[in-house]
Parts: sequence; structure tokens; C-alpha cells
Amino acid sequence: MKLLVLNGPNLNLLGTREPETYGSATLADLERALKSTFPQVTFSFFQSNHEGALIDKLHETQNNALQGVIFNPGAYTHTSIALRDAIAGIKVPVIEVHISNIHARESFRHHSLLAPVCAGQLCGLGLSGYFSAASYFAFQEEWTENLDTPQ
Ligand code: CA2
Repeated sequence: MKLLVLNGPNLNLLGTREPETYGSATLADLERALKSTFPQVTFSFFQSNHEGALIDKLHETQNNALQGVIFNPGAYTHTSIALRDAIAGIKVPVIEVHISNIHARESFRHHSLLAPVCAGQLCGLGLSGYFSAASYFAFQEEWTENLDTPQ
């Protein structure tokens, strides 16, 4: 199966600052660990600080035969109607992931404009949220294959 891991603004700084909130692993560490934990998955990774680049990447999923997108939209979670429209406009399911617990932080982080158009939301689990999302997609595929195989 093929999954896209998409990270939004400032997540390129992971592991370099604010370790009390975001941990000390870098984005490269996360990518390596995902690949080795899920050898059956072909991952593609993309990070951008630009809203339009993230929208283009979501649109591209239409041509890529992907099974899912694991998306940490960063602060755009709380502001971007354009990203919400992009997610609503594609067929591939998107899981919204946040490293921190957005509900335990400032009130402006409590609301996600994207959650209603995502398949689900994981937050506050640290980087494990990305692994939980990948395991959801991997399980979905295995489950569907088993249902399709006559006993
Ligand atoms: O908890 C999350 O994953 C967030 O999506 C992170 C965003 C924040 O705006 C959201 O409310 C919740 C911020 C990403 C900033 O990432 C940094 C990582 C290390 C150092 C500095 C920033």
C-alpha cells in the first residue's frame, strides 16, 4: 500500500526547538522509523511551510493510487478553509495528526477547521500519532483483503 505523510508549517523544525512540546526526534528520524516499522507500506513524505504547496500535494493524490494521507497541517489546522476544501475535494482518506494535545493548549488551537472533512483526528500522542494513523490504514487494507478472500 502507498501512504503520503504530509507535514505543514514549521514542522521542519522538529527536534531542534521546543522539545517539551514536540519531542527531540527530527522529521528525518520520524520518516526513517515509519519506513522501518511498516516495511509493507511505500511511504512518500512532503513538508511545506506554504499553504498552496500543501493543497497541490493533496490534489496530486488523485493521480497517485494512494490509500491514505497522514496529515499534520500545523497551524493551518485552525485557519485554512482552503485546505479544508482541498481535503473535501479528494477521494483519498486523510487522517489529521497533531503531536501535541491541541485541546490542552491555547483556546485558538482547540478548533480544527479540517477535522470534519477528515476520516479521523489523532492528537496528543506525540509522534506515535503518525504510527497509529499508518497502522489504521495498514489494518484497513488487511481487513478488506481478508473479507475479499473466499474461505
Ligand atoms: O501539535 C501539533 O502537531 C501541531 O500541529 C503543531 C503546530 C501547531 O501550530 C498546532 O496547533 C499543533 C506547530 C508546529 C510547530 O512545530 C515546531 C516544531 C519544533 C519547534 C518549533 C516548532
